[in-house]
Amino acid sequence: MCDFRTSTVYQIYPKSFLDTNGDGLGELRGVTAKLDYLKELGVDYLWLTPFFVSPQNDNGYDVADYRQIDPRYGTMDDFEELSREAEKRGLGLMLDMVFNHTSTEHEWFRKALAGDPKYKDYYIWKKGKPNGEPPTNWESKFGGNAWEYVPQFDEYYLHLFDKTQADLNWDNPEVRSEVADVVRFWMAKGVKGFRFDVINLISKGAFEDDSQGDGRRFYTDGPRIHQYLRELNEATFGQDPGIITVGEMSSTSMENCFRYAGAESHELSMVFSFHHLKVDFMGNEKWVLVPADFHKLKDILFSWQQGMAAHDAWNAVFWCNHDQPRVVSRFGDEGTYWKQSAKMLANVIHCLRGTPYIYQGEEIGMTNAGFTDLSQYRDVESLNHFQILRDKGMSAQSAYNILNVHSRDNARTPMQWDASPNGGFTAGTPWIGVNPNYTRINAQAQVGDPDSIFTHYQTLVRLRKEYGVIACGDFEALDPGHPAVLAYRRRWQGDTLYCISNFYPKPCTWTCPEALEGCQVLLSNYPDARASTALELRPYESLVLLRRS
Ligand code: TEU
Repeated sequence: MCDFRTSTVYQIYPKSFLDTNGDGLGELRGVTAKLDYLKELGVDYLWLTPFFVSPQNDNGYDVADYRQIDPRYGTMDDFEELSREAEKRGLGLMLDMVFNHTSTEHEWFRKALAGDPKYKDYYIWKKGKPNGEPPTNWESKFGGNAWEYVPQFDEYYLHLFDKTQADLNWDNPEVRSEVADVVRFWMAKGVKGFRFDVINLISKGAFEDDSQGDGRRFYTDGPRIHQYLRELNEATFGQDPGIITVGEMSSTSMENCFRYAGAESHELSMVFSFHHLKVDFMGNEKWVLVPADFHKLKDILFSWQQGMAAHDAWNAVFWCNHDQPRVVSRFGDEGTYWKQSAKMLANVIHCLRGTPYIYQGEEIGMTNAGFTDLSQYRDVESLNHFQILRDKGMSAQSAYNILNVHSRDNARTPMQWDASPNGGFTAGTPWIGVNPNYTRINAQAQVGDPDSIFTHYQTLVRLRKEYGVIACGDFEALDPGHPAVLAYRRRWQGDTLYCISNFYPKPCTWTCPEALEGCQVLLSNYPDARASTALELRPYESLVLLRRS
């Protein structure tokens, strides 16, 4: 059985994890200090978001030096200590590599700006249109046009994200070889995994105006993407079967993911896709308020489960990361059914076919930030889009309401360790506000409590290791048209697992198309849950049932 099928990955946003030196920012030493907590949870890999030298305009996704630790996060000695201590506990480090773009403070970009032709060709430059407009009408994901004018060249460079994040020119073989060198550098330091940021955007196609959208169809899953990934695989991590990789795939197609993460493709171990997290968008438009479409959510989750299984390709499965609002606030309930809904949402993800990812704080049911003023926000995307909404004439209050639901800062408030000031995150002033509910929602209150959300996650992580059916089983949706229940079946070597969840606060009835009498309740969010074919499900009730042959 392959390792990553039985494994669970835990994502750490170091800036918000634990501050040990009182400067208000978390750092690598903070991660080292909490390894025993992570070991207790039972996870296998720790994905750390970027801690490389960076001006931090996008919190480290704007890398200025891929081989150095940003002093704000510590030193190379700190990294090596973390790596040693993690290894002692059987935890593998997964690094976050941002290769679609570099910071404009990267040496390569500085040399490019100074006119060095070698480095200029590391980036993507185009002339403007004769009418003085930028080369194309593509939009930056963080708002505004995706091209920035540089007067000394009378040319524009491409930035799909912030203007301080210049897109690399992967069609230049020297860029590909530099990137491979960086991966080998970190492999030599013993890392056990890589997450590749927006990796499906690296191969740009035609540079044309997009009359139908924001330009993404010209650079998403682009013409040479599979070639570049296979090359990188062969030159670096593909040489070490102990390394796992995950690609962040922005607006991707399932057909491409069959190849990105196919068992025989020699590209990546698995992929993140985001379609299931756009069910509360309007198309691709995130900065609106629309209720989550439950049927769409099921359709997307189920079709990806079936499609990827049918093509022997592997998914990363998740609700949360540092770009997403907190799932209990998004699809669950922050109030009366906080605990039940957080556990239900955990069951839905952790019983799927794929490698589950837990984002820091998810395992204790952390909620959205609840910010009410612009001064509380830090994220470049949120700040830019607030201004864009205001420029369109929206009232400040309406714009706040949207940020409140969709801002990435919802996920970035400090980890709530205990009920002491600032949730035990820092003795100083935190770089972003701590959610005041830390007095109630914190790790200390949950570790060791058999009924806590933490213990529930711990159980799910363990069950994946104990039951081949969770790690390796097939996938079948059950009664997908039901208005309130999300249910599926997994089968493997004579075992059958059912995961049945009421997604809503209202009780409902659900009849399984297969007889459930005699199944064992492996896990539930109600202490007295029982298996039966006709179920009366209580608010957010979720059952994981097992039948052994
Ligand atoms: O995010 C990629 C991405 O396109 C979105 O998730 C983005 O964060 C935004 O929400 C679109 O609305 C990755 C990283 O995860 C993110 O933190 C970085 O800001 C981004 O790439 C650029 O490196």
